[in-house]
Amino acid sequence: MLFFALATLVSAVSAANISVKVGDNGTLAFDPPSVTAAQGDTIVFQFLAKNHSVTQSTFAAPCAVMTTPMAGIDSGFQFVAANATQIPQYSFTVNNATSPLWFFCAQTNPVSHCAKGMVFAVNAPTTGAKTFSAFQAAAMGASNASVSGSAPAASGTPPPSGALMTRASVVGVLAVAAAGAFTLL
Ligand SMILES: *[C@@H]1O[C@H](CO)[C@@H](O)[C@H](O)[C@H]1NC(C)=O
Ligand SMILES: *[C@@H]1O[C@H](CO)[C@@H](O)[C@H](O)[C@H]1NC(C)=O
Ligand SMILES: *[C@@H]1O[C@H](CO)[C@@H](O)[C@H](O)[C@H]1NC(C)=O
Ligand SMILES: *[C@@H]1O[C@H](CO)[C@@H](O)[C@H](O)[C@H]1NC(C)=O
Ligand SMILES: *[C@@H]1O[C@H](CO)[C@@H](O)[C@H](O)[C@H]1NC(C)=O
Ligand SMILES: *[C@@H]1O[C@H](CO)[C@@H](O)[C@H](O)[C@H]1NC(C)=O
Ligand SMILES: [Cu+2]
Repeated sequence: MLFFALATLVSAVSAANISVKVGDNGTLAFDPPSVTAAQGDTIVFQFLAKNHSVTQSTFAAPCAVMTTPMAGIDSGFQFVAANATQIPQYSFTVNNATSPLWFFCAQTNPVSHCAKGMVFAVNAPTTGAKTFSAFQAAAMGASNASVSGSAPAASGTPPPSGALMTRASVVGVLAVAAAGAFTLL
């Protein structure tokens, strides 16, 4: 118990802000597309152009909004005018560093940004079936042959309840912080 209390304290003291650029230089991409975060770290998204979102999905369905057991994290669409002098920012805090979080851009007009590979992950495993690369390949239609092979099918098994609990608690934190989550730089 003491160990966990101390670990929590240390993690809180060293909590970092991790910056992610969205749509930099007009790209359909998160930069970086995959990050490693410790418990308590805050991921800060800077929307630099166009009209993107950072929307939570699942590994099994990369381009679909997470709805169960409850709504996932979602910035909503963040429009940036070509002549904008300020950019929108959105953030959430990671509550459980051992549970990967999967995201996509929900923009589909005029094309699906997700199908173009505009996906993002927090703490994706670096080995095994559920890597960021496998997630991105699935988003881009890995079932269309070339990338498939060992890549997991689009209809995977549901995540363990622990992961679902984790997502729920992350959402809880987001809800608490929601009022202040959107700021202009
Ligand atoms: C993270 O950003 C918040 C809000 O801008 C700031 O108060 C805090 O000091 C930053 N933390 C670090 C470790 O830079
Ligand atoms: C955007 O352009 C700048 C300057 O050329 C470059 O440093 C940066 O890496 C680019 N970002 C992306 C996401 O391509
Ligand atoms: C941003 O994209 C969404 C989804 O396509 C659309 O509903 C919304 O009108 C767009 N916002 C602007 C200002 O174009
Ligand atoms: C940006 O362009 C739009 C459309 O031309 C104009 O209405 C708006 O005032 C401009 N905004 C700035 C900050 O220049
Ligand atoms: C996958 O293949 C189908 C049929 O050829 C095609 O319609 C679809 O656009 C492809 N999906 C992607 C993401 O390339
Ligand atoms: C964190 O996530 C892991 C993996 O999903 C889970 O086993 C663990 O119970 C979670 N821990 C907490 C405190 O929710
Ligand atoms: Cu996008």
